[in-house]
This record gives sequence, C-alpha cells and structure tokens, in this order.
Amino acid sequence: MPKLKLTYFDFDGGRGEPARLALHLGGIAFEDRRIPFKDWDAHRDAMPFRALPVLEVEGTVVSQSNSINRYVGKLAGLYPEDELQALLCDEVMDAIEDMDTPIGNTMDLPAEAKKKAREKLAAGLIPHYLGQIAARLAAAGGEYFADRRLTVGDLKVWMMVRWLRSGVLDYMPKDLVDGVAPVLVKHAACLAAQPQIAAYYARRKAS
Ligand SMILES: N[C@@H](CCC(=O)N[C@@H](CS)C(=O)NCC(=O)O)C(=O)O
Repeated sequence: MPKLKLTYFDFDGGRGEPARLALHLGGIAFEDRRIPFKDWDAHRDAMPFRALPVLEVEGTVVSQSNSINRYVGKLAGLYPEDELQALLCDEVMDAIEDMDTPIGNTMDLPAEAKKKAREKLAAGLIPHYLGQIAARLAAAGGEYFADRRLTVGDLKVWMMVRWLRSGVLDYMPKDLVDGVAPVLVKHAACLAAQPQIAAYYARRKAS
C-alpha cells in the first residue's frame, strides 16, 4: 500500500470526509492531517489550488475531492469495477459538487447577501438536485447509488445530506431534505447505522 497523507479541515464532514471515512473503512493506514479553520490562512498558499482536501501519495501531491474519492475508493474496495456502475457513482459525486460550490460561495457573504443567496438556493437549485439525486437512488434499487453496495458515492451524498440537515447553514431550512427527498434521509440513517461506520464515529466522539 502506498504511503498516504490526507489533509483536510478538522471536522467530520465536507469534501474531505468521504475519503477519510473510506480509508478508515478499508483499514488503510494513512496520516490524517487536520487543519483547524483558524490556521487555514497560514496554509492556503501551500495548497495546489489554495483549497482542501489534498492527498499526498508517496510524496506526490494531488487535489480535487472527487479524484481523491475515486483513488481512495479503489484502494478501499469502495468504488465499482464495472464501468457503468463507476459512472453512476461519479455522477452523484459530481452532482454533489454542483451543490457544494454555490453553497460554499455564500460562506463569506455579508448577512443580507447571504440570506438572499441561500434563500434562492433553498428554493431552486438545492431541491432540484436533491430530487434528481433521490431519483437516481430509487433507480439503483433504493439502498445504494451504484453496484448495489456501499461506495464513495454514498459517502459523498451522505455528507451533503448531513450538512443540510445539521442546521449550521443559516437561512437554509434544516428540514429541506426531509421534505423534498425523504429517501435520502433514510439512506443517511442506513449508512450511519452500519456497524463499522457507527463504531468509527463513536470513537471520534470519544477522542
Ligand atoms: N474542486 C475542489 C474544491 C475544493 C474546495 O473549495 N474546498 C474548500 C473546503 S470544502 C476549501 O478549501 N475552502 C477554503 C478556501 O477556499 O479558502 C474539490 O472538489 O476539492
């Protein structure tokens, strides 16, 4: 196994968490480098695209969350070998990026502009994407997005659903997913209840 170092922010979510979780689930040793938000300014310029996550593979530095997810998914056995199933996995991961970017762009807006931008997203793009993603889950059998088993695609969707339902995004109703795409809430609950995943977050909480 190559020597791996995954750098992301110090919280259990976001663009870096699917890869982090996949590595844990695959039992793959890696350096889990967590940068506190307060220290980010000092690290930003050292990152290839001034953003995280970043993965170092035997010293080669690579960015872009979905590329990292695919690579790590292959190492961990959490990425489909079948091309079509891999395509379905990629489709949902990229759809989540289409949601992540506009939400991310609201983070540093002043309060009034943030309210306006988030209310617009909550009335348009977000429910549309949630509906489309839910339809893909149903088409794939209702349990997983691809390969009828857990893949990094499931982990990526779950992180978005968890974020939207957490209530940390002001002006974004935390019951939005429940109303528009209840199957994604069920999907999230099923993932959270998987013994290896539940044990991982229990360990995180205790640490
Ligand atoms: N396309 C990139 C986007 C990376 C990105 O925007 N990451 C955010 C965190 S989730 C970040 O580093 N934000 C800090 C900043 O922009 O200063 C990816 O998929 O990895």
